[in-house]
Amino acid sequence: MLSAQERAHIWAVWDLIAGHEAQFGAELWLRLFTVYPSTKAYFPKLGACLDETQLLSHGQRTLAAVGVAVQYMDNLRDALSPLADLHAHMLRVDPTNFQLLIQCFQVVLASHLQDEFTVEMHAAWDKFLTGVAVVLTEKYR
Ligand code: ZNH
Repeated sequence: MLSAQERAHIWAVWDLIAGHEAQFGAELWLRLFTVYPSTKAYFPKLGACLDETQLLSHGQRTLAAVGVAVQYMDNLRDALSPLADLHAHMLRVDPTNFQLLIQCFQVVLASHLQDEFTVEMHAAWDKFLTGVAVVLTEKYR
């Protein structure tokens, strides 16, 4: 459960991300592929050539889903159900990769937002994104 304070931190950061979804999202995936090259295996096309347009488009789609999660943070399971089906049944992404993605997400946020991204925001986003990852991976079991 997220506290009122944590919710406020999540919304505050989302407001700072707004308008930069594609950019932040593209950086997120580029960082993941660079720091953890094994993750590229899931993206035969995207991972191999790191085409800017495709990174931006996948980044945009990913951050749009995060935006939906922010909006429905009290009901992630229902809101993300189709996406959970996709990851569990079609893509079969190993759940460990979600932690790596979350780590990279935090670095992207910190590098852009700098001092605006407080330790409390970092902690709230960690909890929130972990909740998203739990929902996206629970249909594996
Ligand atoms: Zn994922 C896809 C989200 C994680 C891999 N994704 C996707 C999409 C989205 C997402 C929105 C699109 C869908 C459609 O189109 O329908 N993801 C997401 C999120 C997360 C994730 C939110 C967290 C948080 N993923 C992930 C990981 C991985 C992945 C970790 C690995 C590494 N995805 C993926 C893939 C895909 C996706 C492979 C497909 C792509 C294409 O296009 O094909």
